[in-house]
Amino acid sequence: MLLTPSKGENLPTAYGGAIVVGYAKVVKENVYMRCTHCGAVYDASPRRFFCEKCGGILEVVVEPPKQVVFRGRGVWRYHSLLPLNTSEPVTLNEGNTPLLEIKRIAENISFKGKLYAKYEGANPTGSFKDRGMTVAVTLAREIGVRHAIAASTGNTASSAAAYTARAGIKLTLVLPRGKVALGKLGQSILHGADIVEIEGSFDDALKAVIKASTISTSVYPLNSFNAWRLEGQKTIAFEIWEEIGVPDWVVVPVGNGGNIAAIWKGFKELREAGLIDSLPRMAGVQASGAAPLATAFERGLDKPEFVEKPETIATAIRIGKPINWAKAMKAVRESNGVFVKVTDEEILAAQHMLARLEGIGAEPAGAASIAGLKKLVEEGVIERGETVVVVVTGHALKDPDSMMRAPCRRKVASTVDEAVRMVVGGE
Ligand code: AN7
Repeated sequence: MLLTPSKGENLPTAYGGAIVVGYAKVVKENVYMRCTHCGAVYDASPRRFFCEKCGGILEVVVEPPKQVVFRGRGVWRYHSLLPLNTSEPVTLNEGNTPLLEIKRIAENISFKGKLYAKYEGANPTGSFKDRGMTVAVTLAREIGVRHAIAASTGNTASSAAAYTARAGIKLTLVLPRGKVALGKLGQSILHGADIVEIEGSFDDALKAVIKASTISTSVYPLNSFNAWRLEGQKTIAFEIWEEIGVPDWVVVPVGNGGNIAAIWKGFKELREAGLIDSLPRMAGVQASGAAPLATAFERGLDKPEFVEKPETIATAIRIGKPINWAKAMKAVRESNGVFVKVTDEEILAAQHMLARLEGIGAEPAGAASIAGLKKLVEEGVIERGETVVVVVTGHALKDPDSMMRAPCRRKVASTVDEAVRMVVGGE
């Protein structure tokens, strides 16, 4: 079953003339759209998300530009490979995140190759979503959107809240009630989003957003079924390549599957532009209680069986019906990659390892990639001498509750002298 509107429901070109003229200018001429499922091709439109023929999810195709120029830092450094024409993006200087060699973790898991963490928690709102949001919200502003919407497990919410605030666009969020980490909910509130908390899962919230954006053109969706947003996220690949060339593997935590697909797309575009001639293998990591793609991979299925009641401590990836499943499976298949699942215990152990061996604070979903790496190295899928980049997708501050679960020696001193004894005495 596809989580998409049925044929004919999505009528993206039915617009007022002024808006059509607006986006004709903001979208570059070498850009069109294509269905990931059936290959049908469409003119580029900011409101086109699903295939009118088969209901499949669309991707943005940017034909290689005549000249590739990199200028400045962060996402907009790669303007010549992005689909939008804009001199004034809605930006918080996202991207340009640290690529950190993590030697102590490598040693801990007896990995002999080069191991790096791409620390996406260092983005302005603390996750990789900012890379996509700068593109999607810039597009929204250019076509005159006044009201944006998004479903979220939390990070899309915080990022959308910040970027729409900066653009002066109203935002309504649909969140699974009680399942969004405190930092993310706090950010959404702080930046002034309206919030609808649904008694249900993220998948229900996303269904509501798809329905709302299908029946009304007065709301603009910022979720990853909006392929324009994923265009910003492909810059993770560009930054990795500029710093270390093409690694053997890129390991990515997977929820809806948009990010792994975007990173893969980025590497493929570098090859199409003649800048590289090899490609990495993509490894997608899912939490075992929310692992439709990893399960399909294990069983050799070419479609996932959706999980009705996903459960994991990594609430960011507590997703049972990945809307980008086809794109994600294609990324793994084309790259000769893998999907792997990790337990909540393994995720927490990886979070602690990142924090305590490397000083890198990650929320549980962000550390899931490290747990996946460890497993893949142990299983011999990733060889011990290879070059691997692990994408750490979200900051520890996002989820204070998970930080508080880390083991800690913690005592109370009732006097100064007692505190002194405890400090020097090693009590
Ligand atoms: C930290 O915010 O889906 O596979 O609504 O926050 O592209 O979905 C978050 C996803 C990984 C998975 N790591 O990325 C949301 C949301 C973190 C995340 C993912 C998410 P996709």
